[in-house]
Amino acid sequence: PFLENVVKHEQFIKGEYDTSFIDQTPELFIFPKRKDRGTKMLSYIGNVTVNGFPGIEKQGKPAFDKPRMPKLYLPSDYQPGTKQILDSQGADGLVEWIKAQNEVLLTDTTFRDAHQSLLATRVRTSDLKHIAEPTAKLVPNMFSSEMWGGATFDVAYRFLKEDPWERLLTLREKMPNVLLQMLLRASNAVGYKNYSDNVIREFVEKSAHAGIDVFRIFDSLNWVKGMEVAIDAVRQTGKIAEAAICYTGDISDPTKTKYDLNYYKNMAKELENQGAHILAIKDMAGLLKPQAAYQLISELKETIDIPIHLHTHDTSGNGVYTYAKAIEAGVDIVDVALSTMAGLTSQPSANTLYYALEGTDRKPNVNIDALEQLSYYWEDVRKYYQDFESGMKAPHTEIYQHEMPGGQYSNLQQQAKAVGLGEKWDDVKNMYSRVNQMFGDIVKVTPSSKVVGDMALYMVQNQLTEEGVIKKGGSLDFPDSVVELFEGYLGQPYEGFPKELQQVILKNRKPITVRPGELLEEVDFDQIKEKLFKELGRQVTSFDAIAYALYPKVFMDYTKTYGQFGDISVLDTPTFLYGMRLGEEIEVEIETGKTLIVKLVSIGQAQADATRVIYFELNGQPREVVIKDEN
Ligand code: 3PY
Ligand code: ZN
Repeated sequence: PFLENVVKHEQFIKGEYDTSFIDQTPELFIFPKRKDRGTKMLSYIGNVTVNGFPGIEKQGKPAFDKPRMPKLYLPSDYQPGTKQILDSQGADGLVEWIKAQNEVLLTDTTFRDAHQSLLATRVRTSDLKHIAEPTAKLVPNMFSSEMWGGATFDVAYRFLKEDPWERLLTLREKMPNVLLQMLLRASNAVGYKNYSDNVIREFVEKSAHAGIDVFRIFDSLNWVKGMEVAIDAVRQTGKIAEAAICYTGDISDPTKTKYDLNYYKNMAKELENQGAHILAIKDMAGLLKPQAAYQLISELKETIDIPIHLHTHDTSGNGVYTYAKAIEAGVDIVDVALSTMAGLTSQPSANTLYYALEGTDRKPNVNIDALEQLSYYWEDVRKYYQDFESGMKAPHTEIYQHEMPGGQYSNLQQQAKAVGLGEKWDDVKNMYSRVNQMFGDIVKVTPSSKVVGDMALYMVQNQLTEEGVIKKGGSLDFPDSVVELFEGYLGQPYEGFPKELQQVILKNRKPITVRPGELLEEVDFDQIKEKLFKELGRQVTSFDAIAYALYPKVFMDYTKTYGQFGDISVLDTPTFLYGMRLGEEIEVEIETGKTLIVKLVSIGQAQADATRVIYFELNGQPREVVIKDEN
């Protein structure tokens, strides 16, 4: 159909398109007989059954209960919510509405930060999709659902082999009444490095178009200059620019003087002047103590006119107390997760906060029974992902020492395991805080937190101390991310880099001090589309082109897997992660109204070339696939 469209297109008929590549690369237009969808899917199931899933210990498929769906009446229509306020009254109208509310408003992070922080971001669209409509219908008066951005974009393609844009479009459809919110790393978009300005603009525009309403924008060094392009791009779309200050240090500790109250007040004012609609305090590590929260929010309320949205992680166990004090001081919105996806490195529990505020005039206007019932669903779904849990079982007050963001904890732990430092996890955490001091006590949040993590792993692996780094620096091959940070490619830290260390790391290279976006070349999206069209032999969307601009290798690997296995996002999560048991039968809805019934009949002996034949029944018909046994 694509070629048909091309051939009929006006510009094609007029000869305005350069189609010489058809003559030069005729092989692209010989389409091999397509393996059908069913066989591709069986190949995936056969593969994961025999070879397992990366990051999951090899084991038989555990028995999981079907997740409990809420047993509450679901109305056929959605009750209008904040989305309708934004759509009818615009960004400024929504801001006025927020200011007029007396009760505290809630953002539910269950769909993004909660699983990024507890389950290494592995929750699949399929598990979000099933509960999205009940969530939007049962809790229609949430301020927003944070469901996109941060690490989810990369992880979707890289590990889940699914398209994050599809997730956004699907959730938008199923949640038409609640604002959808994403986390945007300013000039780093949803990546780990600065991208050119036109990539940021294109990304923001397409994300807004696909359904994002609230963009929480932060810079990983709290460098306001690095946020300008993103804030402006969001404002251009008519959506909400929520500019964040990353909370670092401890304003209640008089010995920690670098990030004091004035630092936060000044930055808040700057962001308001930049055009932020809402100010976020992004306490990504959970360092904001209750009294400090009271003081910070009280003073910020005096300093700026825009609403304040507070985000924390409950790692220390103080999260609800911190929120209670912030709410007393007048904070407008706080981030919470459903109770079974809350606590520890995740956000404080929505359910708990609800009860904590009973009897006060700021109690949130949500249905607690709905929160409880939705929590059951997540209690069951969470079990699928048990191998991605960090193992943390109790509040962890050590966070006040190492200051590691909640979203990083389980990911860095995986990274440490991958390089053989799983046993030295305590050393890595300790080194993390020493590296922070070496770097001049910087803001640590993606991607600057990843640089601190990379350096900590590097130093533990090579048994280096701070003095060792300075002394042996000339002969050390520092991780690329460390070199880039000190070159200025993530922006400028408050009060600059430590000069001696910077020289050691950069050797003879000169750092930049301007905005990296001013030096980076514009990306040509038409060229990307043409290149992808040639390589993939299929229609290329603007979403694909952006994904390629952000993560070329990850995106190409994803398309390769897609070519091999088709759309495996339709599989249920236990099958996706563990394959099938002998004799098991599953149903797979490959599109609305079209279901395949798959039965695993037997697994053949491994041959000399390590292949095995896997015998299935597909809708009652025998099917075989050959897979390679990687064990
Ligand atoms: C992210 O950037 O992914 C974060 O969650 C930072 O806290
Ligand atoms: Zn967070």
